[in-house]
Amino acid sequence: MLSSLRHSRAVNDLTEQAASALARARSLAVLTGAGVSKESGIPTFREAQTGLWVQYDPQELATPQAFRHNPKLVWDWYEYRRQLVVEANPNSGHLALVELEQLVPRVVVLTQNVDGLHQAAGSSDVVELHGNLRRSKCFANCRGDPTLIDATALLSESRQASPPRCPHCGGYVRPDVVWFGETLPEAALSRAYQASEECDVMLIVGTSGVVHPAAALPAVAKGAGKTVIEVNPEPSGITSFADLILQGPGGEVLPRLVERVRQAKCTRAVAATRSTS
Ligand code: BJW
Repeated sequence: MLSSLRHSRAVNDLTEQAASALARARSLAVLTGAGVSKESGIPTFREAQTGLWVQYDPQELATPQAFRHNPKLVWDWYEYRRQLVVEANPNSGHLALVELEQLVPRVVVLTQNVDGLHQAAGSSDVVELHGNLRRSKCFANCRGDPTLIDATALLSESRQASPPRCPHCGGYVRPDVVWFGETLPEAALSRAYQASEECDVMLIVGTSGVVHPAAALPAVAKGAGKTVIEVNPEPSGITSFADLILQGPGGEVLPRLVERVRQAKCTRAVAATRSTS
């Protein structure tokens, strides 16, 4: 009883400290990973796969070598995941991040997710580091990088073709995501480094912090003297150097945090009015 009381007091203290840092911030960089979409019903990247896909290791499917070796297998895996994503809605964690835009002057969301749920929630500045599985491109990028292709139109024309063929060169079409061993889109990566160096606070939600170069961004922010706040139910590659750790699911922690930021902003505004009158 006493220990659970102490625990909830500690959680409240950490939330207050995080809220106070966010209330003072002029610029916020939010780095997200698969965990932020978990409460939308989308499994995280590394958790056990379900159904037909239970026997496959996602790390081995998300590579150009796997696609070259078995294009149908990899395409069908992405079709399965695309279906999950188009049926999903943003959750209270995504929505809380949108609300932060009313409380902090500059907010950029640097996401490793390929599901488009931050944009669907209404976040106005989203940098996609690993692409988006709702888009497709030519595997050979025959007309420049990326050669985007409307695969939905191709699929309905050719029915079961899996994967469909590029209408320009006849090669395979693939999802417009970044696989292991591929470079991240240059503009997105340079924006992410800049935001990590220039923000006042970096808020990291739902990433295991093991996939580079995204996993290096929190260390860039920390090295530049910024406050690093992590939201995750489990320890990650970032936990050991985060300034504040809010342990729990994003869909619960983020709305509570945003509410406290709102209160902290009000308190600051009242104090400022009193000191000038
Ligand atoms: C919750 C929750 C709730 C649960 N609320 N949270 C430096 C060192 C070592 C290796 C490398 C390095 N530099 C490059 C590499 C190689 C490689 C790499 O990092 N390998 C590591 C595995 C070691 N990186 C690359 O190849 C990258 N390219 C590159 O660097 O190019 C230059 C280069 C090329 C060649 C040689 C050298 C350099 C490309 C990386 C591309 C990653 N792509 C993927 C697939 C995208 C498409 C798809 O989705 O299929 O991106 S891999 C996968 O991992 C996906 C994710 O975006 C990414 C990160 O995963 P994430 O989001 O962290 O998910 P999980 O599942 O790992 O974690 C979920 C978390 O949520 C957990 O912590 C839970 O606790 C938490 N959680 N419920 C909040 N409710």
